[in-house]
Amino acid sequence: MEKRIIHIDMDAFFAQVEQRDNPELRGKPVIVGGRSFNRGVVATASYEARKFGVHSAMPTKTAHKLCPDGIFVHPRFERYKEISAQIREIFLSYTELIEPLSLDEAYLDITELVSRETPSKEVALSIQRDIFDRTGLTSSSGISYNKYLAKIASGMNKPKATTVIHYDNVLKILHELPIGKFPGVGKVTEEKMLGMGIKNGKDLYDISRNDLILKFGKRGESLYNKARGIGTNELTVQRERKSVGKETTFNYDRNDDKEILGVLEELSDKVSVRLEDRQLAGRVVTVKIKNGDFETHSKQMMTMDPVFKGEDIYHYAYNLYHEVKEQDVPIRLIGVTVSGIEERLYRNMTIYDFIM
Ligand code: TTP
Ligand code: MG
Repeated sequence: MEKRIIHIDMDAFFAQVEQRDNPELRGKPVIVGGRSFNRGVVATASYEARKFGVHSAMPTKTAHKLCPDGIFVHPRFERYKEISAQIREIFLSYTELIEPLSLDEAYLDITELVSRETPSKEVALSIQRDIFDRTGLTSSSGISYNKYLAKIASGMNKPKATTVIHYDNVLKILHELPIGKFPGVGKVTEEKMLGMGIKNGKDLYDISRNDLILKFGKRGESLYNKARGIGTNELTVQRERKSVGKETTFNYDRNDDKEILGVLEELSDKVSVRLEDRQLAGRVVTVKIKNGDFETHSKQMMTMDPVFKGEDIYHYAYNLYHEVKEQDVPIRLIGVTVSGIEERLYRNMTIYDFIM
């Protein structure tokens, strides 16, 4: 059975909220982010500011240069979180099949809501109308038969758009799509692709499955499929994640701090990757060790800010390790866990970027 998946993404989310809450900012180039001239980073910019070339993750300094008359605003995460919860309530009034990706975007499986009288576009428009009525904010949506195509569609005609990708137009759209716009193709992969002369979906389409696997390993297969409109339509429906942890059992008992810390660092990175995948962060880090005689010890610690980066997790884990490890008692197992999980409010920046 063919599914109908919607991807909904708020337009210039943080900036729109600021403009909604403060009428003086409406119609103006608003730049939300760290205001520190030297270390700040742009979280997002209103569409008025984007005309000057300002975009997310750009240093505040550059944004000042491009848009000297821009209004620089400090982010108010609690407010965005509140509004995100209101939006999620609206989603829930349609379906429980929701997969949130971040504060301002989610997949919804609306297969059951679609009928001859109510095509999927009507459902999407109705959700977007409800969001606007409740929050005063505009959004864009994409509709398709799988997740990644819905996501591509929602980004195609932003802002305030509703876009459908179906079997008749999918290949044309994918062929013309710049390679960097394929979900899952990040900056690094994009560079690599461009280096290989792959500029768009058509170039990707023309490469054999074997060549892609040769060049990109396991991901080659997924890229091959993505060039052809093939992808999953199964939502990962929000399950409450209480913690994310990784542990290793050694094949012999170990006592060398340097060696064990090396493993702990790797485990911290692995936990980080899992948190990254789900856009999560946590406020508690725990280190557990098991002695050669199977005694288990653990210690945990609240972090200053929610952590998700490998180096930050390791920073806490390193200190905890030194508290929990007894001298000259070899250990058999070590593990690190991040709990006190919450959704990440911001990407690619730390809270420190906002302080000044
Ligand atoms: P996005 O949906 O990527 O961007 P956006 O909603 O601002 O704009 P668009 O109309 O293109 O969807 O991200 C949602 C919010 O997440 C954004 O308003 C601010 C925050 N964010 C960051 O903090 N850092 C980032 O690098 C990005 C991309 C977003
Ligand atoms: Mg958005």
